[in-house]
Amino acid sequence: MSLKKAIACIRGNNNFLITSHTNLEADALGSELSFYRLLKAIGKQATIVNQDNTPTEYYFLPGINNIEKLNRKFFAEGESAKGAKKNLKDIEFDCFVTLDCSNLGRCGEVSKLNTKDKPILNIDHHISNERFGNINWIEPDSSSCCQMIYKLYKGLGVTLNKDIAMLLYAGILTDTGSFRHSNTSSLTHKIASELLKFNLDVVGVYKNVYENIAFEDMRLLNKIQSTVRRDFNGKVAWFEVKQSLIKNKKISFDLSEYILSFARAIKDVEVAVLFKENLDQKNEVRVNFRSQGKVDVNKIAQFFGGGGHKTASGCTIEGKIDEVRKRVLAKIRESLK
Ligand SMILES: [Mn+2]
Repeated sequence: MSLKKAIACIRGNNNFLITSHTNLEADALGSELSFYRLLKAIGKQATIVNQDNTPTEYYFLPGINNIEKLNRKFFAEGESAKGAKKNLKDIEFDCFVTLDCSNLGRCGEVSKLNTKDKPILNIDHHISNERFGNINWIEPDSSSCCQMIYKLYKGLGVTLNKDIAMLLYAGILTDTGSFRHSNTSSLTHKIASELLKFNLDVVGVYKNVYENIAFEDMRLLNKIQSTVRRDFNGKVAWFEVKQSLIKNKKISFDLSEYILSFARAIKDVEVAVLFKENLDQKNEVRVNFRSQGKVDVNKIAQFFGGGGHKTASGCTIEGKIDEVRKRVLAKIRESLK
């Protein structure tokens, strides 16, 4: 079983580099921070490095300052803040850990830190995972990567505490869409029940993640919502976010998550799609999908070089937004037949 292999890999190495995907969210951050604490608890060394900045709504997560950002200098472990800063390029580790990443490209430029080709431990719950690691522990039935980290705690016999419970709960909460997506199982609730015994502030977590939208952002969200269109007898609802609308705006929430939940709530909608012009790459469109279950949106995203889960997935497509939209909608139409 791959869980056993993952445990053997953790026991057999001493210094770990931990990373996750770009566009950080609670499952990525919760997994990284809880995995980091797990390693510390058994006397290992670890550094978390992400390509992207941590979105402000997750600053409440315990230990969030333990995350290093790529291209920034950092203080080597054990050195005081007065010590010399090290360049991340020179970071030493003997195992490269990816969490919640379906392929190596998802962790962005961080993969380039593995210059010495150290073994990769790939822990993920995406069905589209490309098994790029030396050890691949993939559980597509798991609600979240955090649910898998919970299993590591049990497997290694490390006791949970309130901070760890909070990290795991945040990841499980958001990846299950607050325990309402099809990935919510009896085990998910059983784990959540154990985590809640630590007296977690569930209202606070929810407020931090979902009810923390700046007023200006809410108005922007309303503007985007008004772009909703329907196709194929109302079975597909889609939105467009053009660069001009979000340029120079600091958005305080996970835009796609909000828009797509809204779209999925529309009567008769089977598939919800969000097309977003990429802010950095002029000729690229990020496409996110949600499905009610009949249409496998992982397959659609994979067709365009992306992936994810059966009911939630994404891909990045080169081209103008109008042309990309036509291609994607044509592909969805095939799946509706
Ligand atoms: Mn996840």
